[in-house]
Amino acid sequence: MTINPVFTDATPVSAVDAERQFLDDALAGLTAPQKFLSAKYFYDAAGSDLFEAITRQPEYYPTRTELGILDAQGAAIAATLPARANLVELGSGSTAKVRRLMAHRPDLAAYVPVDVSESFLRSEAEALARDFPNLAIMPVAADFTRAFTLPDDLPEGPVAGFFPGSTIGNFEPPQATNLLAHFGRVLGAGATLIIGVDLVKDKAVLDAAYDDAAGVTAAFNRNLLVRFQRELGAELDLAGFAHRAFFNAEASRIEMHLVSLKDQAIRIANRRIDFSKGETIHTENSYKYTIEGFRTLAGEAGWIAAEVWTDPDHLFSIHALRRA
Ligand code: AVJ
Repeated sequence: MTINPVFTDATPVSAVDAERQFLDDALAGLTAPQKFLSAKYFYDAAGSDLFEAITRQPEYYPTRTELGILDAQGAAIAATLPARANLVELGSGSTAKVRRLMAHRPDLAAYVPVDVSESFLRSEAEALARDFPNLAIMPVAADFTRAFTLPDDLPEGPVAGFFPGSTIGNFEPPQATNLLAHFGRVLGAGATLIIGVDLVKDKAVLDAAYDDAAGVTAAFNRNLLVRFQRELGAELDLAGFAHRAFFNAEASRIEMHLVSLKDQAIRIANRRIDFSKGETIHTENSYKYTIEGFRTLAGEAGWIAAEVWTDPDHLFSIHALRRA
């Protein structure tokens, strides 16, 4: 067993603190002129399962397409990693994608998955250790958007980052630039970053991807209301809200909202929140880039855009960036 869990960077958040934070964020967002909630609240256990189900919907092309690019171009993509690299995955999620790089690089010195969920990190790391018995696996429990340090006992050698899934699209473009600059500081001089970025495309394709016929994305969005009820004791009528998702071409982003179907009030922690019919809670932005647009953004964050790979339909892109 080569797992060496390094959970020292975890910001220990008690369940009570986390619930307090959720309540504070919910009240702040629901009392703003345009009601909103951070997309991070989608991912409780039920929401993570729903996201997993979204990735299997026929309309939701990103996951399948990115995996397809990794299958078709994995050798070339993995070839951008320096010899005996320490590969740091930012927000590791499932290991399905990184396995497609590892398959081509038996010389990797270490794999460092960085994720907030310790239990998830542990189970994924164990499964990976069985399949790659010679790889040093050094998980770090941390929020990758915050300051964190790589393990002290990381093997000598170059560092590379892997940030698949177009998670970058959840950040407003200035924050996306900041995040890439932050990755540059964490990974260090000379680092390589392999990043998956969803591309601008036909509005109908985008709209369908975020409003699948089976209603899985709708359930994912509405799970926020369920969390209000269960975790914050909110009194609200679930049937009074509907899922809405659309591509906003001017802003180049998918927007997801929960739309109030009537004039109504909900109660959270003794606060009354009024909704007029048609009023929304803005729950997510998912920015879509052109290849050139993303390369420019990476440049603003201090990265040199090197290679880029895409699928035959140009739905999704994977970029190799380099730090001077
Ligand atoms: C996990 C942020 C990449 O924006 O496509 C999927 C999240 N939201 N369906 C995306 C999501 C609705 C997803 N990311």
